[in-house]
Amino acid sequence: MLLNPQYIADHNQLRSDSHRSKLSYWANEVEKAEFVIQKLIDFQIAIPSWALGTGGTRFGRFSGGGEPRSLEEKIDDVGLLHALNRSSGAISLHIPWDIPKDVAAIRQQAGSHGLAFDAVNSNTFQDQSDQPLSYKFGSLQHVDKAVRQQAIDHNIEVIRHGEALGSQALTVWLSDGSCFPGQLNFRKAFERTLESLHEIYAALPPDSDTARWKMFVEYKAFEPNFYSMTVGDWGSSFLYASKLGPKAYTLVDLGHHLPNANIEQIVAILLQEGKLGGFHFNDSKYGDDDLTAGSIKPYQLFLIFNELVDGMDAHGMNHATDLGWMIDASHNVKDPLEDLLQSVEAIQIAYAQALLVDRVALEEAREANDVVQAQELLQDVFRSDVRPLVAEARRRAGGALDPLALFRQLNVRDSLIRERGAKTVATGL
Ligand code: AFD
Ligand code: MN
Ligand code: MN
Repeated sequence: MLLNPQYIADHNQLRSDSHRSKLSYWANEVEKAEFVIQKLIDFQIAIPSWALGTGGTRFGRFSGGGEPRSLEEKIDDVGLLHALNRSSGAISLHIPWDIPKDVAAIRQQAGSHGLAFDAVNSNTFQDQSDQPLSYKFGSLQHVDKAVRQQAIDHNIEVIRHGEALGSQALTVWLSDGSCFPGQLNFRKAFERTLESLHEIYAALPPDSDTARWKMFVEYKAFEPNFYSMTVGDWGSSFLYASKLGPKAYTLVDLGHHLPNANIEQIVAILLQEGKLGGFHFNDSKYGDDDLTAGSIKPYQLFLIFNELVDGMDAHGMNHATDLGWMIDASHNVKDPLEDLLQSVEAIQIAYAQALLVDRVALEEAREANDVVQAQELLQDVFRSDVRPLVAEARRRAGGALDPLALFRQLNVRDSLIRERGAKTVATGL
């Protein structure tokens, strides 16, 4: 579904006075307001193709209707999000769910929405119907070299699909591990996985004027294996990435830690070591819940961005382009597109707040062991309402002041159900 730009213009016109009055505090009082707006305009958050339909759990799945039935429809959905918020300018594909039939046509379609192709994702956590060997006991770690080779070949095929589309990163998330003590030789599993990853790494395209490929090694503490995960924490991911070479990085998915992990500290250290590759944003109460970013622990999201901004600036990095920014979510009870609009906004809010932290004063407070003042400096920013800045960035980029309200006003979901049907199932999980 294509959005008529006039709808956005009318929507913004109607809200113009109220927006201006909320923005005036920032424009008049805060020196950095203009800087923050510009940074927000540049900042894009990729949408994963698998988050556009209903996720469900192993107990059930309650489809919301109008889900995208093809890669083309997934691109259209992300195009719609991007038209509304001008901040979702990339899509991340999962192979084999999203293999393009006609690469040129897919590139053309994405381009017409202003979308780029973010990291491509391999899938060795499921068995496909045409697959000769099973991943039941792992893929890159498997005891049988033939299974490992099948998984290596798949990853290389994913890189080739990514190359054809203009993507510049491969994300490897492995479900490999073990469910019971004694099942796996940890040392051998690590060595086999490393050897397999080396073969995939060697197949990354060489650097060129237009592309610098990266490999992201994503970790996860538990599930689907419940005793050990072969890439289970940032330490093991960092080890793999370090041994692989300069193109390999750790990818942090916010839901992949054990409860109460200090993710902001993990991020600070990875950045300091030059090994942080990117993010999968979501939120969780218990584990890999894949809930809307910022919906459970917004302060943590802000503290993570506080470390990101601090670390990226310390290394002279470009906030918008030097790390991979992506949402990784699953929607059980919400409209996926509404949820994704909420997630993008939550991420932008946390980023804007982090940009506003007075870093000179914070360092002074730290050097003076002024704990109270350090805490005040962070909480003062966190408790300020930066939504007018985020809305202004959207407006200037051609988006809607309130994307969610416009999405509802236009009855987008009803149109999608009429167009695609009430019982559609998005390809994927
Ligand atoms: C998993 C991981 C990983 C993977 C995805 C598959 O977060 O990003 O690609 O979900 O749906 O939990
Ligand atoms: Mn993830
Ligand atoms: Mn996950």
